[in-house]
Order: sequence, then C-alpha cells, then structure tokens
Amino acid sequence: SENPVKGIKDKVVDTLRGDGQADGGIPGRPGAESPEVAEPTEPRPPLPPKPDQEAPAAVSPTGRPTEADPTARAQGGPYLTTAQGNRLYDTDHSLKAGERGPVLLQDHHLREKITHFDHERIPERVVHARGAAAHGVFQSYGTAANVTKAAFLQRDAETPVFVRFSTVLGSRGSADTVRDTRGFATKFYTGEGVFDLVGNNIPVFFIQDAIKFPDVVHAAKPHPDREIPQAQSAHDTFWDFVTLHTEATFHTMWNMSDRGIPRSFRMMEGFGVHTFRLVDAEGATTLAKFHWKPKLGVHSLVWEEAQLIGGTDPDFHRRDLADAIEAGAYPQWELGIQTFPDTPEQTFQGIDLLDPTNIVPEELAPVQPVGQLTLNANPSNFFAETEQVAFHPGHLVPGIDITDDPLLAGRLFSYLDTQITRLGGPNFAQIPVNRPHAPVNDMLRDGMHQTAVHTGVAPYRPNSLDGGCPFVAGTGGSAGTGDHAYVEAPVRIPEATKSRTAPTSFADHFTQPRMFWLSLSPVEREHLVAAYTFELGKCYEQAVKERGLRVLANIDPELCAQVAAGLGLPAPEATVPIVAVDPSPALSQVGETWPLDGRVIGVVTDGSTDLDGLRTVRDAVFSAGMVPLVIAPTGGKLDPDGEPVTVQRSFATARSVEYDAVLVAGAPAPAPDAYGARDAKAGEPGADGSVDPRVLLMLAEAFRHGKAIGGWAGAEAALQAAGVPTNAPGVVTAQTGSDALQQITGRLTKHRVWERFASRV
Ligand code: HDD
Repeated sequence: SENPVKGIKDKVVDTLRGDGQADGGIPGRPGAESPEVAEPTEPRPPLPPKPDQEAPAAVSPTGRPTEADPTARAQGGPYLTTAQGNRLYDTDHSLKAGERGPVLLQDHHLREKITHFDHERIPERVVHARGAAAHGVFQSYGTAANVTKAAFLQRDAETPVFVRFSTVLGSRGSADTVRDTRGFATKFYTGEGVFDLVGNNIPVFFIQDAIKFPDVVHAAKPHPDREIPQAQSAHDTFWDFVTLHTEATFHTMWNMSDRGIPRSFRMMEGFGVHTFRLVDAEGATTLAKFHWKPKLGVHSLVWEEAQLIGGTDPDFHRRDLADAIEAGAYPQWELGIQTFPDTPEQTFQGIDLLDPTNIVPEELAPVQPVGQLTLNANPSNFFAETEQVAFHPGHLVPGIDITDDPLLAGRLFSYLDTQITRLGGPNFAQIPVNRPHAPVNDMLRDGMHQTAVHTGVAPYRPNSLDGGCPFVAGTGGSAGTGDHAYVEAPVRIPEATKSRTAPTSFADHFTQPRMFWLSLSPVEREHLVAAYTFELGKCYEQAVKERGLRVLANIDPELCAQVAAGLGLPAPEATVPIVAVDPSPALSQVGETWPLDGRVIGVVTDGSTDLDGLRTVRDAVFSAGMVPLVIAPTGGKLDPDGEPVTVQRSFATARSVEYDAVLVAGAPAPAPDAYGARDAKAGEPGADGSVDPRVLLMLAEAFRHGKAIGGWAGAEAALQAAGVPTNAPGVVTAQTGSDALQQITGRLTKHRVWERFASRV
C-alpha cells in the first residue's frame, strides 16, 4: 500500500528548508505555506480554515444539503460585532460614569460578553472526558458483503467518518499518557444514516452487566473526599473493586500490560468489544466482532516515558495525532471482523459470545479485513466537533444489529441519556458534527436548542393533512429484507423466568487472563509485573494488596510470586484450579517488523560539528518517511550564513521522550545555560571534555527506554559520559551520520531494542 508520508515528503522538506519553521515547531507543520503572521494592520475577513481542517459537507437539520456559507453564522466580515451583528467600536473598556466612576448596567456589550463567557463550558463526559478527534474516510473492500447488507460495507463504498480517541478516567484537562483504557469511537456518516462503532483499545470490559457500570466508574474515578488521584488506576478504591469483583480481572490485566500506555493513538488497535449480529440481503444472520488494526502496528510507551511525558507534554497523544495529519502522514487502520455462526447457544468453541469479558483468539477465528479507515483532516474547532460529538452504540444501519449481551443493553440506554444532560437537551443530533448525511424526517419536535425550522402541521402518524407523510419503510415481508434499520432478526428467546442472575458460562474469570499471560513475550511479562507492583504498591490498604495477590495467584504462580516479591509480601496459593490453555500469539506486541512512517529521530548537535553530515542525515530521515528533530544548544538556525539548518528543539526544550531513536554528532559541550555550566566552567564550557548534562540525560533515558542510539564524529565520548555502553545492543557509532542512521533504522522497525530490558519472567 502507498506510504502516506512519502506522498507529502517533498512538501515537508520544502517547509523545513524554508524560513517558516518556528523554533519549537515540528517539521511538517505548515510554515512556508501559511501566510506570514503579520502585526495587526487593517480590517480583513477572518482567515479560512487550514487545508487539513476541512470537515465533511454539513447537512441541514431538515435533511437538505447546505452550501458551506461562512457568513451565514459565526465569524463573518472584518468587524467585531455583538451576537446580533451590531458593530462595536471598543471591547476593552466597560461603560463607566466618568473615567474612574462606577460601571453602568446599561452596557449591553459588557453584559453579553461576560454572560456568554460564563456559559462557555458544558459538563464534561462522565467517562472518556479527555479526547482528541479527526475526520476521515472509510473505504470498503466489499469483503463483508456476503454477511451484511450494510451499504457502507459494500464494494468500493466510501463513507465520511469522525473518530474520537479518549482516555476513560481523567478529566478534560488530564494528561494523555496515563495508564488507562483508550476509547476508539467512530461515527460513520452513511447514506443509510449514522452508524457508530463505540469501541475501546482493549477487547474486553470490566463488567458483564451494565448495571455495574456506576460501581466500576465510582471505584476507578478519584476518591470522593479529596478528588485524588486524577486519571490513575493506582489507588485503593479501584483495586478494592477489581479484586472483589473478579470478572474485571481480564480487563485489568490488559490495562496493566503495555496496552495501557499506547505510544500513539495511531498505533492502537480498536475493538467493538461486544458480539454484534450481521444481517445479509436475504435476512440470514452471522455473529461478528469488530476489530481496528493500525497500519503502523500496535506500540506502547515504557512506563517511565509515560510518566515523564505526563509532565513534559501532557498533550502528547493529541499533538501526535494532529501533527501527523497536518504533515500529511494520515493514520490508517483496517477494519476487520471475526465471524461466528449464529447458533441458538451463541457460543464459539466453548466461548460465550455474549460475555464481554471474553475474547475469541484470532487463531481460532481470524480477523477478516473488510475496509480501510484514513484520518485526513483535523477538526476546525475542538469544542464544536470533538467536545460536542455524541456517539451511541444504538446508532445502527440496516445489516448491523445487536445481541443480548447484557452490557450492551445498558449502553443502549446510557448514551442517549447522558447526551441530554451534557449537550443540554434532546436536539443534539442537529449539532453539525452529529448531523446524519442522510435525509432526516423524524417527527421529533421542539425542545431545548431546537435549531430546525420545521414546516407542516402533521408531525404525527397516521395523518391525512400531510398526505400521510412521512412513510415507513417496507419490511420486505417475513424474510426481513426491507431497507430499514433495526432489522430485529427473529431470534428465538427460550422460555424463561425473570431473574437477577448471570449464566454459569459467565463465571470463569481466570482462564483468559492466563492465556494472555502465556501469550506475552518475556519483556512484556516483565512490564506487566512492574505495572501490578507499582499499582498495588500505591495502595494504602494491606487487605487490598493481599487480595490483589490472591487474584494473581489464580492466573499464574510466577506472576503472583514476582509481584509479591516487589510488594514484600508472601505469595498466596491459588484458590481455583489453574487450567491448561493455549497461548494466542496475536496478543503479543513484540516480534514483528512494522513501517517507520512518521517515526521521530532526534539529531543532537553541538551546532558546528559536521553540519554537512547533519543535513544529509536530516534528508535521509525524510526520505525514509520519518521526521527528524534537530536538537542544538540554542534555538534559531545553524550555519545561518551558509546553508541554514533550522533547530526544532534547544537543549532546554528537548526531552528524549519525544523521539523514537536518537543520533548524536560529536560530544556537545555544556551550553551556557546548562545547569551550573557558567560557574563550573568559568565561561569555557567543555574545556575539560565535559558534555552538556541535558544531552547526557537524553542519551541515558533513550538507552534506558530501549531506543536505538547512533553516533558519529566523536560521539563515543558523549555516550561514555552518559553511561551508554557503545557495544550494547542497538547502540552504534559510525564514520558518518548516514551510516549511523542506516544501522539504527533496522532496530526501529521492531519499535524498541527489546534485548535491553532485563527479564526475570
Ligand atoms: Fe461507554 C462514553 C466505550 C461501556 C456509558 N464509552 C464512551 C466512549 C467510549 C466508550 C469510546 C467515548 C465516546 C466519545 O468519544 O464521545 N463504553 C465503551 C465501551 C464499553 C463501554 C467499549 C464496553 C464495551 N459505557 C459502557 C457502559 C455504560 C457506558 C456499560 C453505561 C451503562 N460511555 C457511557 C456514557 C458515555 C460513554 C456515560 C460518556 C459520554 C458519552 O457516553 O457520550 O454514556
């Protein structure tokens, strides 16, 4: 398939070489192409959106397509006005009775400005409050056409989409790289109405029945007395709940694995979690699970990186997504389905398909690709789009139906309900980002924030006053082959008695966690042990720690023993028999090689050593579809009188966590602003061969985090000073920068230099 980065590479290189690149910016951000930012001069109309901010065509609430007319609503014309379009001459001074006198109530502009401001915030989502989103397109391969009649899954269908990624626990302003589940919600604006696939990056859930959702969320959110910790699962109430309520074991284990700290939204899988029911054109049904597979592979941060980024760049994932799209490196996923016969038992090889704490291993039911998602445009306005988008698992199109998963049932209620509070009433489907791209004729009327001007007198059925309109779709007779949504496949429900119970097939909480443990590579197991040890170690209550170990003992004695050792507690015995289960190699993230598109290479220089070599390296990084980050003692340009090289980061603003691999030219001496450099070196930094402490930190961190490191032009001294053995795996020194780059690139395709991590398990 086409490398999306390569297509735009030339543009990006031009941008970098041009003068538009601001210090601290990343290459690929428009600089050369966007108009120069001028000091205020004279009135002119507002700037148009950037090219990557183009949203899909909007459709009016009455279903009629509208021509994009920027003057119709906000932000038209060169002059400041009130909300009523009355032109203003001053917005900096309240109207006062005399220069030093009291402010007058009659100042409409003051009252309107402050009042509107006072109401700018809406309630954040009760979960998944922090998110980032993008527009894109879904291209169907047509391979699902034999199991579903959904029009957007037929051959060559192209459907506009809006995707929002999120963390679950943190508030809107929390950090991106916390250990948590990530939401992966996709709105397909199909010709048959909206289809929402509201999934996560983890294929199972904490609970089997939606009635427990308030419990798990109350336990996981900050403690109600002090509202700490923010966006963390490492606290007593979370672990209290998930250890008492062992159906949460598998989801918790995914959280503690590297999946809980993704490297990028672009490098995450997505899962629909529940089993859905697909319906074909003849009315035949198939059970299915949805999967999103990222083209760049599934990759994670290491825990220390995640913690550092939480402080140095809390917006890391949001920035990464927006920058990649802006640079033209469009993130892509393949949508796939696992399919299962729709038998009355609704099980597959003994796995209960209605239990959302189960996966079906890919080795048993391969994921079949059905289409490709490309995110190609950033939102123009965070609030209007990312904040106001409203997903709902019940937004279904003909050909996709629900099953009796009790977790899904509660979700079908919750999402509509929550939007009424969050978006201030029942008319949120009229907000542009939520509008279907299919005609809407719903007979829903009035209510808060009604913006449609409905016509006619008969929003009821049956009617004769409106000629009987609107009509209902044909059902297609008993085969259920009509063109309407909510097919309601004629599923037989066995004779039953009302009961608040779960089936015994929901009772096994440890076999699949054990399968997960057995499927991980040694380094991934090591990370899992470290995460459990950290999180249980942060709990205050001894009883919670001990119960946590009892749960782990039922998964695997080695896992339990390692965590117990870290906590300084005895390892308990299992209380259930440990069953034999085959590993599922597809669950491991380690071992394959992946494309390098958009990977970031730090290039550290003292500002003068072998600048020709530096330029060659920078261009070679681009040619490989990656992004160079030139890091020098200060901002500005290197070689300003020759062939200038723009500096993206100074030693003061750079941190190793921003790049995937690092190259260093020479051994940069302490720059004047290095801690203590001036005093210690009396204005002659480096005279004794010392290296800038920030460079040492970068190299030591990159080494610790398993990143490939290359050096040239005397870099050995810097590596040695940083404690990086030059003969360690993934550390190379070479004659030229290009050689060093070439040697580390192979390592990068594996994401990290895995051999560097100690492994006890
Ligand atoms: Fe949920 C938001 C995913 C179970 C109740 N959920 C929300 C979002 C995602 C998920 C990705 C954010 C959507 C966005 O970006 O706007 N939720 C899931 C998955 C689940 C799940 C994959 C299990 C398979 N959720 C779940 C249950 C309930 C909810 C069982 C309630 C009974 N979820 C909500 C909610 C939210 C929400 C309260 C908060 C904001 C919103 O819906 O729009 O209704």
